[in-house]
Amino acid sequence: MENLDQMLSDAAAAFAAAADINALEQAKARFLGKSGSVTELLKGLGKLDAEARKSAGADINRCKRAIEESLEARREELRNAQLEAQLAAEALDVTLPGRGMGRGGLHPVVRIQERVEALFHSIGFEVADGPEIEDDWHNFTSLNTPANHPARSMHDTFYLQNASNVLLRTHTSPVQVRAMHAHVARHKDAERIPDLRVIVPGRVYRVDSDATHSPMFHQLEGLCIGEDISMAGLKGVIIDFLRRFFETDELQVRFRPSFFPFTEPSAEIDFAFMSGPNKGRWLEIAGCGMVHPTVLRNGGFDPQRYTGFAFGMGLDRLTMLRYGVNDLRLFFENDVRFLAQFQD
Ligand code: 2U9
Repeated sequence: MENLDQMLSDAAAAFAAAADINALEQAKARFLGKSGSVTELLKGLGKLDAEARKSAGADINRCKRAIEESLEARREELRNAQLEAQLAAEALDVTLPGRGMGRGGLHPVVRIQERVEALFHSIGFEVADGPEIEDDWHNFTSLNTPANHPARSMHDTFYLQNASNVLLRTHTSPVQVRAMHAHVARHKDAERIPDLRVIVPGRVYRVDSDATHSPMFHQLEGLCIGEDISMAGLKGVIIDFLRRFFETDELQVRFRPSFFPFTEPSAEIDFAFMSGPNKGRWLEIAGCGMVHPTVLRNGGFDPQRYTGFAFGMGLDRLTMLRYGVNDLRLFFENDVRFLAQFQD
């Protein structure tokens, strides 16, 4: 009996010392395995006489069951411990706040585009758009660009699949040529074609890439055609636009003679703030001129009767000036930390 009590407490101690299920199975083999100590005792029963065998067998079996219970209890303990460890490792804190969806917003150039559209709309200009893939006639020929003009070369213009007649528009002017045709067609029975006033914002493409040039950039061009359209009107529209866009009357504007194939005469427009940190520094902002008679005719207008003014500016540059951004490439890298600064 003492032997059996000792064996039971030895087994309980061995089971308690087993740190995992594997170690526990090894400890089990020492007592209940084929040559384990309990099994050996049972084997020895055969040597006893019937009476002694009966009582010793009952004692050994009681001890065996107690060892089995102790084993099962330890198994349960180890299983629970393993489950606890797994739950702790995979813990999920459902009380943490979520990351949220984040709120999208308009690109700064688009914001400026919409602002400029609203300003011109308020003085009677419609907003037009058209294809970014153009043909040679709308992009160059109709705009009085000579056959050998460098802008037509593959160094400056993206041609599609070597088809010399299909290209990515290099300015938004072809849309204005299309707007002229549509306007003339709409009023073909009129005594006099009413004034055409249109602005065209949009993406344009040139083979050019550095800190101040991107192969894709945004232009805003304007066109006004009618019987009494003059350079004075052009100056008025531009000066009014700049004052309203920069929200100050404290600016000077100058028109410098220049050359473009589609306008004659032509001018570059510079402006300077009369106060603030950039006071007195002349900044180039746009090009402009009176629409060339050949371009008027190509758009369907009689150049003997109608005149027009046109202007063009870079929307990206306008955005840089308005927000004080000094590198054009920031607009196209799409780093949210940069873009998010322009949201309300
Ligand atoms: C038609 C007739 C005339 C649009 C014009 C400019 C002058 C000009 C540049 C400004 C900066 C291009 O983005 S930029 O590099 N544009 O200087 N654009 S006149 O003249 C037109 C357009 C359409 C039918």
